[in-house]
Amino acid sequence: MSDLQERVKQIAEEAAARIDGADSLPSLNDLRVAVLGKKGTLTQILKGMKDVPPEERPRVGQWVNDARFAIEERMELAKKRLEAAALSAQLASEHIDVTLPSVRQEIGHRHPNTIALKEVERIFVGMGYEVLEGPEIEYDDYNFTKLNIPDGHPARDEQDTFYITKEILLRTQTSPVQARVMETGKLPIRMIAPGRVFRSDEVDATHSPSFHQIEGLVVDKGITFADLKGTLAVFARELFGEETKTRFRPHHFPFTEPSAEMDVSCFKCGGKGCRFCKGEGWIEILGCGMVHPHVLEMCGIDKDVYTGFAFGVGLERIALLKYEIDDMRLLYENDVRFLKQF
Ligand code: 2NL
Repeated sequence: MSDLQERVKQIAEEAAARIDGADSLPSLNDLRVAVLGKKGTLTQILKGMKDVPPEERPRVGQWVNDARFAIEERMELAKKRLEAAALSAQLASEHIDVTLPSVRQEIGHRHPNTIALKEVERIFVGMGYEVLEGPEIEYDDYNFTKLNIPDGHPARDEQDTFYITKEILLRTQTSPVQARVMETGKLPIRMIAPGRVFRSDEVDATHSPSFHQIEGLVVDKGITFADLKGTLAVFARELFGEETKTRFRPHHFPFTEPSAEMDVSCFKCGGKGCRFCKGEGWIEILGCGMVHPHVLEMCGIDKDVYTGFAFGVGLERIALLKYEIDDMRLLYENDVRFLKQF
């Protein structure tokens, strides 16, 4: 074996050993430069070719090429090995422990108004009523005139009502929804109309310029005040408990005649009188009455054939009572720590 062949063999063996021992991709690359680069040990052999006799040169070239091929192949394998190792090291350092407890998602809570509304809807749907909604922006005609509140009536005062134009306003009650339903002429009617209403009130513990109402309306042949009392007594018992008693006090509303306010026996003390009912034993709950014949007429219903009863109840009032909340403003702050309690 010639010196040159011995030298090539030595370079190849040394390179192979260093490739096998390489512990990173950069050190493997340094090795490539040191052996195969422009000034690399193997390249130097080719550069020394001028000192080799011409007839020997093909054989020397062959040795160098074979060595170069073997080194490159071994480097390729080493590169794959080091890349795989780098990847598994990265995976190990970045792995996610799926058994760790997660960050808890705040999913919120139903608003007391919503809970109370669903309860009222459940009660009336159970008695065969429909739940119907209408626009919050209304014509004064539907909000007032058709409900027997004529021009000049104090309820129309700009002090109490948000007007948009002379004829368009934010509804002050949900009765316009019922006036619209009566106008369709489809009878009989058994419906409740829940929704947001607006009045120009200052905010305090019991007032807000925007609140919610649920109104009810029944129109059919032969409806009497007895139907009103029986229906609302069932409603009160369902909402406040089986023991709840009801009483009706005469009142006045423009859209009903006769009209009444309904009280329920205090569900805290059972009627004996306590702090909750301010010693009264009774709590005022809603306004009601027989639909005024003039209202039936203005909504296109024959007052000589049909009669009806109607009622209106404040949703916030029910929520405050039922969940013993003493300030209405708490219902509008939407602090989840408060809402979660109901
Ligand atoms: C109250 C009183 C009431 C009505 C609302 C009504 C609706 C039509 C016809 C007749 Cl379309 N009446 N609604 C009747 C009596 C009382 O609400 O104090 N609400 C909080």
